[in-house]
Amino acid sequence: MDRVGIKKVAEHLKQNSDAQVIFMVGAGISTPCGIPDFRSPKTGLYSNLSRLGLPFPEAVFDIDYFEENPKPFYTLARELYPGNFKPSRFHYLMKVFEEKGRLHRVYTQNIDTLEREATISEKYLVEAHGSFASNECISCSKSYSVDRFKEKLEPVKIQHKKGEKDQIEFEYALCDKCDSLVKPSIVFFGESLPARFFDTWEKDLEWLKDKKKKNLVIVVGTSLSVYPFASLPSEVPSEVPRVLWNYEVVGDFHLNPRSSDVIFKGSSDEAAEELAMEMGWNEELRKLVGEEEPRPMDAAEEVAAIASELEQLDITNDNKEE
Ligand code: CNA
Repeated sequence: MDRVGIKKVAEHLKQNSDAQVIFMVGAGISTPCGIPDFRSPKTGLYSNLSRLGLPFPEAVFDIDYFEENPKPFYTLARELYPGNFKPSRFHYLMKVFEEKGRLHRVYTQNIDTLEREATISEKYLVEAHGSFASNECISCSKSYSVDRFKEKLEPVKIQHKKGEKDQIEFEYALCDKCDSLVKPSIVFFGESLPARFFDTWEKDLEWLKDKKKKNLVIVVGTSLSVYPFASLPSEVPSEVPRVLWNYEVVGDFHLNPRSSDVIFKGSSDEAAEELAMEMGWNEELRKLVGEEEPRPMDAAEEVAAIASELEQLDITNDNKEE
């Protein structure tokens, strides 16, 4: 693994103790949690949506198509629902940034609410494409709690005549008041982004222009292909270093690279682990992830570890010089 792109970030943060970070993240930070992203070949959602019988993959998040046929979206919603997944190491790294006073904002395109699950405070969070955290009727706007919406999507067992197999059917989530469809407050294609996205970015752009603080923007796990989110990195003032941690070089980092860009091509969780180590934040990260502290080695294990290290160094009689 080429760690230069992580070491440089750590050096910058250590040398500038009042520098803070804006994270811009996408589906890639949640793939280690078991949630497929959109566009990764073979494993991505788009390549797996054929079973839902969609006319085109994006239709699952298309508001007109949803009104016509909500079943594909409700099927997906049942899979992606909050509570089904745990945050990744990278989600918790962002929480450590908050605890250390080094977090300015998290702009997320994700709708899985794992930033909330990782207990990142709401004031730092901009859910650009909304989330499953709230739900409302598309006609009368009556709102529904997460639990109530979940209840509405519960499968119903349809009993058939003797000799025939029972079938599991899914109900549509219908509004108690007007019988229209209930939809989580996630932004579909054809809908506008929440006002908080635009308002906060305007303020944060001003904040980024403060040259004294040497702040950073770190972009992680996104193909930078959904606008307007995808244009944020290109709007970052030129004096602010941009960092990309992703499997591939994407968007403005590819089209208009800057000499100050810092790139690590690899997994978001590896980057989290490595940065925490460089910063001396491993303990905090481990605690949040819920991992036990490593048990100290007993004498026999220590001897075995030294022997294995020597073996790797290949210090054997055969290699000794005469
Ligand atoms: P995308 O277009 O699927 O791109 C994901 C990017 O992350 C690709 O460049 C991958 O190579 C990269 N990647 C995947 N896994 C990792 C990893 N572990 N470490 C580093 N890089 C990785 O997804 P975007 O977020 O760019 O697209 C925006 C869409 C995706 C938004 O509208 C979301 O609502 C939507 N989405 C969200 C989720 C979620 O909430 N978890 C899941 C799938 C799609």
